[in-house]
Amino acid sequence: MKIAILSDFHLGYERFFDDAYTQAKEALNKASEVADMLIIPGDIFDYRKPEPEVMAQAVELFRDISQKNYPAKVVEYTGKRLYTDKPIIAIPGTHERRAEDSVDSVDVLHLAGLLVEVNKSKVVVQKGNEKVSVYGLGGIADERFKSALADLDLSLDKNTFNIFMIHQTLYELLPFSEEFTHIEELPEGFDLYVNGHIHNRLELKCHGKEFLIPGSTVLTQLKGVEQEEKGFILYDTETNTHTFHPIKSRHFSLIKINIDGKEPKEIKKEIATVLENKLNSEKGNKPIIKVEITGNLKPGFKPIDLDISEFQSIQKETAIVEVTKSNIKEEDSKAAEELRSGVVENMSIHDFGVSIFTEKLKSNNYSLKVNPTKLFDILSSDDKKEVAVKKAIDEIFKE
Ligand SMILES: [Mn+2]
Repeated sequence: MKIAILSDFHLGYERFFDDAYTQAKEALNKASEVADMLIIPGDIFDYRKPEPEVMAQAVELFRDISQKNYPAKVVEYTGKRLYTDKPIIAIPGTHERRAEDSVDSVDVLHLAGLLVEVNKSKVVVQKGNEKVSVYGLGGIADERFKSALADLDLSLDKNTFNIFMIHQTLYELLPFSEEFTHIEELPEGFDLYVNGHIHNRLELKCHGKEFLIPGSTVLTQLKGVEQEEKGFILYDTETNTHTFHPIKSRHFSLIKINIDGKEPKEIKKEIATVLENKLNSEKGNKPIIKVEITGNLKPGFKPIDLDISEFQSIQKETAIVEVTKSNIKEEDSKAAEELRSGVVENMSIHDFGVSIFTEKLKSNNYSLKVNPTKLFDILSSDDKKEVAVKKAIDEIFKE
């Protein structure tokens, strides 16, 4: 069977409202032309309680594709009740997540018979003699994910092609919190693992099988990885291979400009030039161009001296331009500079620290009885901030 995997439409996403709709439409329509079944791992909507206009968008999208004839049909479902046998399967993502047992917006589409919601349940799709089972678990708080996995009924039928579908951060995707579940902690025995949530396309392995993330169909974060094409993945169970099918989507470019040692005037000229070049190569596309300024301004200048406001608005007709200078390094504090340049080489680090500390206290109208040097020593007496602060408080309120 050919299975289209599409994700993260984010209908209703305010910034690119029309893109969210038209790009989801293109992905769904194209997918329904080439696939036997469609699976959607979450974030159809951008928020929990979509307005009627956004709900209407979803109804239109799914009405159109659910009225097509599919040779594959839903033949089994372990959820509450089935309202369609069309092989369009979805789970809610983190953006649709609501309190346990509340109706979410994907449930509404399920109740309308526009798709089959497979959160904490299983659906079996059959075409001819072939069966594909999809086990789903909607987006859930990271700390609850492991216990939710343990609660799933995963008695697999080895005669069907088994898919595990989630909408979750995993450690291998964002390795900054040990709280995230590792990919190999996902249940074993499936033929394919599918995840949403991550907005760029990723292809990994889980227990030796494919672990696929199609990425979102609309731009959201404007990060470098989102410069790739948007689209969906088509997996073929006969050959166990997959292909990526791009959709028409708004182009996004991230241009980084390093400003080390440059003056605001020069930088503005440079921004104007890169924007002009980019616009010429993207004529008629109305692309999104983000210019990220990084580095240190020429000494003597501050970020505030670099006025980028003119770039945000000039191109409204031909492009969506965003210039950001949040990555400019602030001029190092004079103290650190002095420390580096050796102005204080005859002073111990301790005394230097005390002098900065005292200055700071003075400028904040410090008037407590504990003298600043003593307070400094107490505060630096322990590696643990809480311990040091407690000691300091004890000293201050001793009397
Ligand atoms: Mn998302």
